[in-house]
Amino acid sequence: MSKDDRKDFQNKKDEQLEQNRVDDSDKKMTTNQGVKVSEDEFSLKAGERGPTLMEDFHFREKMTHFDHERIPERIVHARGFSAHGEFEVYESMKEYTKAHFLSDPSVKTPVFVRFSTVAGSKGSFDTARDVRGFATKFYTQEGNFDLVGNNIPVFFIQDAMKFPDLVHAVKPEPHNGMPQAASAHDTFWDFIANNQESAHMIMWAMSDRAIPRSFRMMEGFGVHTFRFVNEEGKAHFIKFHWKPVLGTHGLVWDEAQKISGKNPDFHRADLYETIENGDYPEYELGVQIIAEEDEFNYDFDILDPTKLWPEEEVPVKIIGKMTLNRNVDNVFAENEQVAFHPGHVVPGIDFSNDPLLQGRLFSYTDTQLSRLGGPNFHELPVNKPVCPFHNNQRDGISRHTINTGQVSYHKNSLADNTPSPASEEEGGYKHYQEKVEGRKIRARSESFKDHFSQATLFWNSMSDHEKEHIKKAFSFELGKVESKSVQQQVVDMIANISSELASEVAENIGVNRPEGGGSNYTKSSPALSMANRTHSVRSRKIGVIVGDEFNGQDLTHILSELKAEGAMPEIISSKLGTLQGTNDHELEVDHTFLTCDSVLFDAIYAVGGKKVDSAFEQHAQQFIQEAFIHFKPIGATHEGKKWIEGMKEHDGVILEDDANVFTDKFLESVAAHRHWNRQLVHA
Ligand code: HDE
Repeated sequence: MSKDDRKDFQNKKDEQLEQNRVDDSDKKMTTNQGVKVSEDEFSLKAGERGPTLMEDFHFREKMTHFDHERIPERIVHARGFSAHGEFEVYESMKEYTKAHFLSDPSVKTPVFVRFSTVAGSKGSFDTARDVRGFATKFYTQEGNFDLVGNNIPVFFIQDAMKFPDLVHAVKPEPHNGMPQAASAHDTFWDFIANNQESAHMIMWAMSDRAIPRSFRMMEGFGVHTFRFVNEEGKAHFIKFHWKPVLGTHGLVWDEAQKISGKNPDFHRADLYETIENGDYPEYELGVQIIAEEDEFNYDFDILDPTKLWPEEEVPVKIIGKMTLNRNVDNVFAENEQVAFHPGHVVPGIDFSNDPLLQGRLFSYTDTQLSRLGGPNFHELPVNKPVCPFHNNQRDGISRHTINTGQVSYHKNSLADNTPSPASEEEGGYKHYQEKVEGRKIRARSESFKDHFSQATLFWNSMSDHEKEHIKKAFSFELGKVESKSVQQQVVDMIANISSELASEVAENIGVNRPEGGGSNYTKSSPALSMANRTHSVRSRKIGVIVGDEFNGQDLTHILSELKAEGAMPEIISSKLGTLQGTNDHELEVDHTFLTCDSVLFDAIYAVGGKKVDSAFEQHAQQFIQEAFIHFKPIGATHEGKKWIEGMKEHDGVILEDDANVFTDKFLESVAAHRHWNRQLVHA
């Protein structure tokens, strides 16, 4: 492909979407049949106070369309948000895969990503404790490749057969429809205790991974083992990883719950706003690679989706980068109608026999049939491949394509036997010729039966504060469970992972401490701890509390320094409008104490002003106190210092007069994300 052709291809997805975009502004209103409408407020009536007439085609059309505006929400992952972007590979991966988009570093592949929670309904809140979906559609020159992953590298179950059971257990209980978007209820924990293959995953779900700070600060995982296949037909087992450039960071549980009320759209707003600001989220793509001949060299089965491949044993090779650089134009058309499928692969990428993956290969098209109404969903602009596609499939509900010609079957002579299958050399997909033999059985492989070693690996790898959070998460979730028996069963189960964890949880929820228990598994994997990840101030939201007669010169300087480092200071005061500072400095207020909340910021900077009253002071102190118990960076200069006098000995609290010294220390404190060393009972 020439350079020009490549450029052409890159722009194609945009062009395709552009053809479907309609700007209704400045236009005359019409019906869907194109007839101009003269009036759009009143239905046609027989007399001013008379009944509405059937012949009012405009009213009927408008109402009928409205009556059918909703489609079924996704069975799982109903609440999500998306963005467009591009992907480029750093170096050719030809040695391992013939996938074109992974072989040519000069190719930019258009992508569409949808992030989601799993359990909640479409209208639920963003910061629920839950697994996050991280689904990417690559519109490659050889067809669409969908990497339909999660932000946790393992899964609850080992066989797709159990997925409906898992989902029934976690969704609101059927007799009363509660709770929404929460796993803290009896049926979920009953499922966990009685399906102990979930032990590893539940440790992740009780960790800070399940309450991410931002979609931009989450890792992504393909979860299953896939295969890369090269030109020579040689295959390697691989696992996919997304590594966020900003590092992996979580919220505090108390904070996450409060955000659910203060801003249920917290994560989508964060993604949307940063893209609008041009601060594009970036993720590096990594792969772990295991040679086919090494399949059995590990103390876990590489086909088991409840197991990860420790990065220290199988390093993650970073092979490319994805940048999300454009928001959706229309949430329904794109975010709701996008249809992902782990079976959408391109030549060079193939499946493994992971029984969870195999079942998913059936489920995803099937679900679109009821969600999107028929088999033509691939024609929707967000789903349509950028490369051409031709076959003899025809008709079906809402068919857009007008296939011309007489012939719609294979083989034929009337159209010279076209469209014709492509040979492997011509790019035809050829399944990897794995040798398979065996008896038909419904069973689990013996090699899938160790449910606790990697759960303990995860526990062993956590820092002290991460362990604390896991203990509290179990105590919260099980504390909400009503059945004593279920509580006891779960505690007995987690005793196989760690007796310290089980004992503390038992104590907190008032059930018997398990006798004995504990694990002999001593391995750890430092890569699993979020404490060991990148830290940065980029795009961190800093709530700056300012009143009238603030120190104009210093604040102007400090704000510009914070912005220069990529932080996002926002001004909070008692009312909207313009604040007057010394030396004729003015500042526009972004939020009032009423319209925002401490939990919506990464850090609080207290400046104050000479002219603030006691109500202002009380609000400011409340904001600071809340930030303090959530371990957040806190800074103060000028009049703001008196509000944090009592906490100045604690980590991450910066009290400083000199503007330059303050800025340096505060930026360092913000980059740290949270200061877990504060000895607090709360959170
Ligand atoms: Fe899914 N999953 N899933 N899943 N999944 C769906 O497809 C399913 C699993 C994942 O943003 C559904 O279009 C089965 C693992 C994501 O549109 C459905 C099994 C992983 C999304 C479905 C699994 C995922 C879905 C619902 C067990 C991580 C959202 C709507 C075998 C690797 C995609 C839809 C989006 C969505 C089935 C397990 C990720 C019903 C049967 C493991 C990110 O088809």
